[in-house]
Amino acid sequence: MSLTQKVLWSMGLGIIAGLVINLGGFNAEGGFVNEYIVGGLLYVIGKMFITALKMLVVPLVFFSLISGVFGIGDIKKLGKVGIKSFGLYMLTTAIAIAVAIGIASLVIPMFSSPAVQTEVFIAKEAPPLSDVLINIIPSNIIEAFATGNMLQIIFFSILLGISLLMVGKKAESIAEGVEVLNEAMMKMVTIIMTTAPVAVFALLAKAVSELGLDLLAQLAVYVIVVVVTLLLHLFGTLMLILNLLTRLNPFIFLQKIRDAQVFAFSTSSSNATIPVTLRSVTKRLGVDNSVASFTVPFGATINMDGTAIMQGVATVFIAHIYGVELGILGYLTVILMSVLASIGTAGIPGVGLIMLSMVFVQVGLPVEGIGLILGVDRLLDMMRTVVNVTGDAVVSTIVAKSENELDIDLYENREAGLVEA
Ligand code: DAS
Repeated sequence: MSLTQKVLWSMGLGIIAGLVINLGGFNAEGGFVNEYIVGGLLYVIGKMFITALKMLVVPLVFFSLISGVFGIGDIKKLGKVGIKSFGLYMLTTAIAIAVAIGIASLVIPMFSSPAVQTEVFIAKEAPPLSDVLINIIPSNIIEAFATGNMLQIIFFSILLGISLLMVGKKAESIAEGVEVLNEAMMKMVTIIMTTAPVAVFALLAKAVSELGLDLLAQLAVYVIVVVVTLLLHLFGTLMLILNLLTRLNPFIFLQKIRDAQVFAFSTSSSNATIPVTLRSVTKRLGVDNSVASFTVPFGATINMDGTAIMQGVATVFIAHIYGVELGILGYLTVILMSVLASIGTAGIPGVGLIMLSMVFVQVGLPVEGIGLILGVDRLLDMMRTVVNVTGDAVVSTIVAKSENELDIDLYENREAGLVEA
């Protein structure tokens, strides 16, 4: 049975267990179930998993960013193709999360009410934007790492990656070491994710036993808003940007990128889909390999429109459930964090959730809130990885067209590349 199937089963069992406790009245204050099962076993299992996610954030972002930046190859390659693709990746991710927060802020309050009493949780006062910008630069990197100040860690990691690039050949052994550590961190994510089914059961059973059917209705709203926003971005924003910047036919694009989308859906991993995305983009869309070989792996690491959409909607959803008013500055910080976090997240299953815990810490939301959406995250991960990969292919096509590195005839030939692909 695949991890996804296990998580779906544990989600169902967790909801049933939670409903039995809630509707059966077994969670009476001071009772055995409330004290030792809900407040004991389920709480400890869930807390351990959430804490493990938080443990991964700093090393994962640090090693992933350095190896991602160093993987650019040489500083010259950062030239037009690098700057154009970086700019477009950041633009599409920022649009994605801004639209997600906009839709979620409108829809979620209409269909759900704060389920957790606000005295349970008071968000820390959001600092003024000037402080947020100044605080991006760490005065002490040890303190930044020790306190998990992610904006400062991301800033330092990118700067270190570029500096290693500038050192050149002498830095290659270090870079290889960082790449190995990055690989190791991704393996560690996989290890932690194997415990997800148990954590999903515990977190959902606890949440449903406390919040009852109301939570399920609110979860359904969350899932629907994420899925609708993903579809809007996939068939709306991305296709509009593609057509506006290249005048190419988006319907041909969607027909030819399907293999990569199916593979992304089934693996939930942008990184694992890189070979299929590369083949679709070069053999079927006509992007020259000199561009695709850079923009596709680069995108798999730094471009995560789908993930940013989930993070935007999840932030609004959890803030609402906990009755926390984030305010404009809070949401601007979320947008900045999610765009920067997407740079740091490697394209592997479940990594968006790990980054979400980082966003929550930065805006002062309870990381435990992740437990409410953990059960449905595996399914949403499959869908948002499709959007991530599609965004990588769209930017690759736009950059290639702008550099006259796109074979238009091949792009418009609907049969092109069908055999290999
Ligand atoms: N599964 C990640 C990817 O490969 C995205 C995520 O976890 O949000 O793109």
